[in-house]
Order: sequence, then C-alpha cells, then structure tokens
Amino acid sequence: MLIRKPTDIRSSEITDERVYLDRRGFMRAAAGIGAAVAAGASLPGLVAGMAPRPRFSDEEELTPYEAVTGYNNFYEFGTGKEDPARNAGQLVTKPWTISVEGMVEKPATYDVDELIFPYTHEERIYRLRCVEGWSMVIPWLGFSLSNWIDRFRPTSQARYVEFTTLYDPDQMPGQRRSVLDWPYVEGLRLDEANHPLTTVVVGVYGRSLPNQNGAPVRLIMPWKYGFKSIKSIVKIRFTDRQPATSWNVAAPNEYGFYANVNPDVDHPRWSQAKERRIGEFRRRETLMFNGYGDQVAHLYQGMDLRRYF
Ligand SMILES: Nc1nc2c(c(=O)[nH]1)N[C@H]1C(S)=C(S)[C@@H](COP(=O)(O)O)O[C@H]1N2
Ligand SMILES: [Mo]
Repeated sequence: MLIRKPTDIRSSEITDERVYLDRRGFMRAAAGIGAAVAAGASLPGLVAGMAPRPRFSDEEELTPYEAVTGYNNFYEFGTGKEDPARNAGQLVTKPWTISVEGMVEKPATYDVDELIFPYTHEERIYRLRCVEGWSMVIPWLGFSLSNWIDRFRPTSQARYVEFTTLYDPDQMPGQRRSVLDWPYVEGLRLDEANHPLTTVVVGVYGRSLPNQNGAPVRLIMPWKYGFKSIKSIVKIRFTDRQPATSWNVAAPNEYGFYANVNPDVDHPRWSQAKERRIGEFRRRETLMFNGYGDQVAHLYQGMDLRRYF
C-alpha cells in the first residue's frame, strides 16, 4: 500500500512540495502551484493538516494533474469528460454538512470541518480503474473511513453503509436530466467500509479537492471500479439491508453492488480484461482487485465473484 506518512505542518515544508512537484516533473502540470510557491505565497487551497513530504514511490508514473482534474466522471455536472471541470466551479462547498443516520449510536449533522480537521491527512497513491476501461494513478490526500465509523458507532445490527451525494439541480445542472435516479447513492458492506484502504479523500496533489473531483469530501476504494467512489457526500446511513445504489438500480446486469475490479468478468457490452492508462497508448492488463488483492481478497472469500460482481 502506498501511503506516505504525514509530518507536522511547518511553513518550510511548502518548499518541500515545490521540490516534490519539481522532481516528479510536474512543474508544467501544476504551473499554478509552482508560481504561487515561488512567489512565497501560502498555497491557495492547501489542505490544513497536510504537509507533503518528497518521499517517492516510483513504481508507477503519476497521472498528470491536468488529467486528474480535467478528465472526470461526475454526471451531476454533465456526462462529458470535460463537463465537470467546466461546470463544477460554482458548487458551494462551504458551509457543508454531512448527516449521519440510521443504525448508529451517534446520529448527527456534522459540519464537514468537524469531520476533516481532526484526522491526519496522508498522501495515498492509488490506481483508479473506471468501469469504462481507462485508469489513472492519483496522489490522493485523506484518511481511512474507519476513523469516522469508529466515531459514529454503528449498532450491532448495522451491516452496510450507504452514502449520498448532494441533490441540488440549481448547482448541479446534470441533475435536470434523468440520466440516473438522483441523488447519486453508493454503498459498501460494513467490513469493506472499515478496510484501511477505504479512504475519505479531502485533497489531491497536495491541495484541497477541486470540485470536479468531489469536493469537499468523496470516497476512494481503489480495488473497486471508479463509480463506487462517490463524490461530494452529504449523507451517511448505516443499515442492515444492502443499499440500492445508483448504477446498480440503473442497470443491474451491468453494474453490480460489489463492483470489484475483475478482468475475468466482462461488462455485458465490453471486456474488462484490459485498460488504457490515461497518457499511454498501449493497453495494460487489468489486475484482479485492481492489484490490491493481497489486501482485500479475504473480504470475498467463498463468494462467487461472477454472481456477486
Ligand atoms: N456523485 C458522483 N460520484 C461519482 C461519479 C458521479 O457521476 N457522481 N462518477 C464516478 C465514476 S464513474 C468515476 S470513474 C469516478 C471518477 O473520479 P475522478 O473524476 O475524481 O477521477 O468518480 C465516481 N464518483
Ligand atoms: Mo467510472
């Protein structure tokens, strides 16, 4: 697991970020960041509590910042890959609340700051594999969802967690079209949600999360197809029933509840055996559980993964 441990926040470390960007060849990709740092400015949007350290894993090349923030799926802002970057800028993400409901001892409506600031934000470099057949390698900032689950205290009956995205067609023009049953809903089994790889994401590339990537908070489960990684969350509900999730409801034979990356189980309309890493030409083999099998396969022991796809 590629997790960079955070360090204390010191202004000197802002320089480290410049070095980090520079060494990785991202000055071009993140010109705005470089310019701000060079000018001695504090980084606009740098996530409080996060200080990136230039400790690299060169296992895989990171996908450039422009692609991560310019080629997105966020249907609330349109179905084109460039629509979210174009249309999400006006989304108001402050103030923002998240209501915690259902089978928990601590149901409440929390201000997002109360849920973000207490936790240490680590850089976690994960592959993201979209069900459509492309992939990226992204340096997210965040922490394990299990921190929240411990805090909310699900009751012994709770077996699943459901997450809901904001519903606001005035701000999210894509919701005026019935591409999906809005709002966007996703869900996990409680043990999947508690897995340390399941990440609450608050930033990317050392900066706070751009709206098109799901500000102010979204999830990432790197062993699942991208559509499970729900953006701009406003509600978390604990339940004893498997949640009805947006894509599964829209096309149950195409998008399963589990949606674990699996090269052996094709989408009914295309193969899932290969993927195109954004920025590359030749396609790569898709790995079982997106390459995270050592860490997550035990969650599905004994399950027929063709049936529970
Ligand atoms: N609310 C919401 N969350 C969403 C989506 C969406 O349309 N709406 N798209 C999903 C899909 S299909 C993918 S591949 C990832 C893309 O995340 P990224 O744009 O940050 O790379 O977000 C997921 N989360
Ligand atoms: Mo996706």
